[in-house]
Amino acid sequence: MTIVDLRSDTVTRPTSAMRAAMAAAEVGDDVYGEDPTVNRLQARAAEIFQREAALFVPTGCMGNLLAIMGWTQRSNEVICEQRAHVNLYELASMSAVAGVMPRTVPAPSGILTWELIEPLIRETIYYDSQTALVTLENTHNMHGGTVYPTAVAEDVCERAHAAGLRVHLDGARIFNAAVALGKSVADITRKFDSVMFCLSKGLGAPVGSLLVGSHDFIKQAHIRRKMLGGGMRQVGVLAAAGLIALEESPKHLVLDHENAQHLAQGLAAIKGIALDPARVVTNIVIFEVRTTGRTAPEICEQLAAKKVLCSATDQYSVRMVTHCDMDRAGIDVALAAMAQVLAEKAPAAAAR
Ligand code: TLP
Repeated sequence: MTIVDLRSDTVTRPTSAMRAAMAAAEVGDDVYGEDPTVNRLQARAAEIFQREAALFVPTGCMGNLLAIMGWTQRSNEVICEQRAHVNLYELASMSAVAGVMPRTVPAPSGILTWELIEPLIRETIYYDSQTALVTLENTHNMHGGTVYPTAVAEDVCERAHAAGLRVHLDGARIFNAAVALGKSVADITRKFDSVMFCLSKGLGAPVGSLLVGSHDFIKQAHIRRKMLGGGMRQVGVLAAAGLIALEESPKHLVLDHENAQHLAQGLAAIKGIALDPARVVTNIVIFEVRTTGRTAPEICEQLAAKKVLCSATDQYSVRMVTHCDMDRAGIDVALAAMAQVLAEKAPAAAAR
């Protein structure tokens, strides 16, 4: 029985076209700027996002950290949504490495508006830490892949700029957002000072993310990438897969979204699961299991015994993510397994 892995869209394997391109990639020492495939990937990313420059980084976490380091000074504050990846899942690197503080606020569906941001901006007093940066996340992972209305994101950027702040976008899944909105990634990100996006999530590449922005910003990020130990050598073997992901994968994301919708509708029909399928607009499905008599980790464990993998995001919430290695049949296997798990008697420990 094959495993249905819905833990994340990071679990995909490179396609045969990616593997062939990796094997054939022209490479050079990227620390000398001499890897032609990396240079091509960076130029293409800059072109797609209509920016001056781009930098290939090993992970989304490093891309976000480089942006935060680029736009802040030690002791500054960074405004972000409470459940933002930069706040919860990056080992507090903005504090531990960049020396800045997150200032967070919960936002409905994870969508920060200027009305939520403005009160968080610190006064200009010499003993107050000073706000330097706002970061938005699109799609918003922990709110179930929600998408920023472009007008809201642009309003935040414009008003933040007027207030002397920079705005960075954690666009790990920005191509999913673009597909959901029917717009280009350049169109929905043009007002941001910097954008990080991942090749290794919905786009299906094995490794890598890109940071895009102005020449000056990328020049500084390039220096700091080396400082953080991210100077890579013949890394064109990875960039080659990334180029294919960038060119070929966005057009397939609509299938992941349709599969997520199918999954959401199936889950919502199972007694005990609380989920509004109308809120699922990309490839992430998060649902509540409070009334099933089980916790989220217990459900994940019981599903894993049936070879369906997913993750607990909270005591009573479960995340399932669709991706290019998961077809409709796999989703149906997951739905049947969930129905079976919930039809079985709840474990004694959960019945308390
Ligand atoms: N997200 C991973 C986990 O870390 C939770 C996942 O499985 O979804 N920004 C966002 C919005 C992300 O979702 C992630 C990874 C990152 C940044 C970091 O990317 P990597 O893993 O490449 O450092």
